[in-house]
Amino acid sequence: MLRPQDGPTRERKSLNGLWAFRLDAVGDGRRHGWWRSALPQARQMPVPASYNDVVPDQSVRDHVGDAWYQTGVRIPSAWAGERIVLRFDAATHRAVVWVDDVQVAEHEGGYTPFEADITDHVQPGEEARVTVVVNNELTWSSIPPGEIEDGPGGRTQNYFQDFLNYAGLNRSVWLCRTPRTHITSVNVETGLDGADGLIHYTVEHTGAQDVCVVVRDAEGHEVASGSGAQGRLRVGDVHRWAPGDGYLYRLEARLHEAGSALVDSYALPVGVRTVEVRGTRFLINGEPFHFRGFGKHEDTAVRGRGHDDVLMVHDFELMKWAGANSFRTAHYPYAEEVLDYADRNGIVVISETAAVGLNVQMSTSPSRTVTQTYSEQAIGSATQQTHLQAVRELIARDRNHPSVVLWSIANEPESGVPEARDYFAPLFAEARKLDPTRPVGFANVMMVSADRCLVTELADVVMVNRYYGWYAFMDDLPAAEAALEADLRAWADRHAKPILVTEYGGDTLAGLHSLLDVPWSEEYQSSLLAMCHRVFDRVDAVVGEHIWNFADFATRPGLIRVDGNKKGVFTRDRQPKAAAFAVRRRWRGEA
Ligand code: BDP
Repeated sequence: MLRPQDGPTRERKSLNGLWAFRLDAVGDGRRHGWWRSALPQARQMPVPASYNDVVPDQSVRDHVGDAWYQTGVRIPSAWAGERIVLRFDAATHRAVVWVDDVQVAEHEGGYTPFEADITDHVQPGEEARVTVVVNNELTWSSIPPGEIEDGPGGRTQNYFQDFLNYAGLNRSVWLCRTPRTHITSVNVETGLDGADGLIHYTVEHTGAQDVCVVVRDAEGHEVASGSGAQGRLRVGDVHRWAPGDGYLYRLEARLHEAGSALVDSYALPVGVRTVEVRGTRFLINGEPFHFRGFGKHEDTAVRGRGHDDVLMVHDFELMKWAGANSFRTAHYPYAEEVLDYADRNGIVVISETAAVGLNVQMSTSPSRTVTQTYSEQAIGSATQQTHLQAVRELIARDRNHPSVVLWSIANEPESGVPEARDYFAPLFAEARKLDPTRPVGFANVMMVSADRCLVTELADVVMVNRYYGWYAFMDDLPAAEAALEADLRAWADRHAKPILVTEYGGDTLAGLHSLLDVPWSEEYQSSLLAMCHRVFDRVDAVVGEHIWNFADFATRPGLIRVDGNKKGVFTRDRQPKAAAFAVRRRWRGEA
């Protein structure tokens, strides 16, 4: 599936804006066919946005079930004879789409795109009604998983992840046209041969036509070309994509009729770089790379997880200010605009599936019914199928982004039981089959130590989330320091692999100060991070430090969550806590 773009043969039209909207906790809409006419008793809701915080109403924030969206779109009359596609960049967590009375799409998974060919269901020049039902329920067969409980006050959603279950149309919706005979995918893998760059490309298309490809540099000069649906191009004296240098070429794939007329064209930004794990080093372009940055969330006030370019650019500016060179898309695939921006800015990305909370030991719900993570009653074959599909969709979507250097296929699953290995082995195998060029890993939870984890063996890198000084040895940083060092050394001894500390940190209430080591104070956060940094500098295999979190973010209410998770180095409205300045000094090498 190709992303919508404007080009010589393609056009896209944004359907973002205000849509009719209605919550439907009891499923009336599916029973009564709400797609067949104007949505009854609708209010307006902005797209893209999570709906949860737009309305000051607890039942909207905590809604469990269906949410209906509807809009009208006039199909441009100039699109007659073309293929017309409706595309959703995301619908969280699943959706069914109708155009007028016809169901055109159904999709599971809240953070990857889907589309429908609606050519046969619309008339150029006429208006079409687009209705979407988005469902936010998390179950044992969804990724992420969850459980719905029937209580006296109605259905409530329990889940094992530490972030609010924001839902809705969080990303853009597009109406597009392409030629009927068209390119269906363009993929690249890049390599280096001395000073030259190599681009292996594959173009898929409908119809029997001729393919040619042209690569241009950032100034628009042609630097390589080829023909055929796949091939290898050589770019002499290549300008490599590298951390801090987001240099992009532009590969244009062209589909021609046997004679010469252009049938379709698709342009793909390409960064030429290599990624490799060698021993305990993580190499980009053959050079050791040390990850400095954050675990993030797509999370802001009012919008929830709704994508917003203003906030995206601001977050990148703050990361640069802090001296970060990378981040992890915790705990789900981010909007594609974010990856584009990372590509252009030379920021390195660990791209993660939405498989968070595959661990019932982490549940804080008192009414938890399941005690074993891996079983057919909990994380079983149905979950695994959904998870496999999530891996496939993530890799299909993100594989052409040079910024993405590592796949994270889960966050903190229960990994110390034999069933975990059986569950994860096919997922690692699938990721490697689909993309042999990138390492694969998962973030290991603190309570599963190096000698107990049965899944890291399958991974190319050790990724560990470690909260010494917070969930363990809070208020005793010297003990925390010794324990963190012993823990990391145990990983280094057991696996000859690079170690990335994918989470570390502690909750901090902006404005709370203390001369002593008082948890929640700004000073304690700075001391805790400094303690971790001392340890990282002593353990040679550590090649990455991602602070949890870039900014404070929304969670469900909880005894340890005061208006959300406060582990941000920035507040939720992106003001620095004291630690931001300390981290900046370390990462920018300033005394
Ligand atoms: C880890 C999770 C992360 C949480 C964090 C925390 O990976 O999602 O937000 O702990 O407790 O377990 O702050």
